[in-house]
Amino acid sequence: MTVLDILRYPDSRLHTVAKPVAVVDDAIRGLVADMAETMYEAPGIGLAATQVNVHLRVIVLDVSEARNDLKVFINPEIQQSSAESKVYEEGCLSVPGIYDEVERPDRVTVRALDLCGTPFTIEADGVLAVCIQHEIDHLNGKVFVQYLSRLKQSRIKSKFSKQDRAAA
Ligand code: GNR
Ligand code: NI
Repeated sequence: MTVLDILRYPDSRLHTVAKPVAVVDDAIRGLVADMAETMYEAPGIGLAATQVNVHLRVIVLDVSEARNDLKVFINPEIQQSSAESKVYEEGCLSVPGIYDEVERPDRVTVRALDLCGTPFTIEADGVLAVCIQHEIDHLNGKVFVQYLSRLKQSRIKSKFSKQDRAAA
């Protein structure tokens, strides 16, 4: 297993739309293992393949306190969203140090493939629902800061561009 590098906003590769996985094979299972190791090491509660510059529809999540409940979603699709929405303070491993409020549907029903390629459906609420929606956004090329005002986005962008110049 390998800890992978995580792309940082405003890297344009974060806006790539990921392609569906055609076959859940050992290469995909290897990617999932590396993504899980990367997520736990970060540490984060979720990671989308987009963030490690692999543009396939693969997500890993673990919202458990004990960090022992890995969830894997391949080709995830939101089938139903609640009309009721909730605001949650979000963060992102691709935008380190930035936290802000995002409003999303409170509950979602998600259909995906597991590591054997078998379809399953789950109903999620709370932080799991937030995280699944945040990760599916990544697969669609969307970063949570895109829900914030244009002023906040431009401040965040210039902060990160300056940091990246200083690191170069
Ligand atoms: O680790 C993460 N924490 C988090 C907190 C609130 C809402 C969403 C998240 S996901 C984030 C990891 C990440 O960037 N996934 O894409
Ligand atoms: Ni993120």
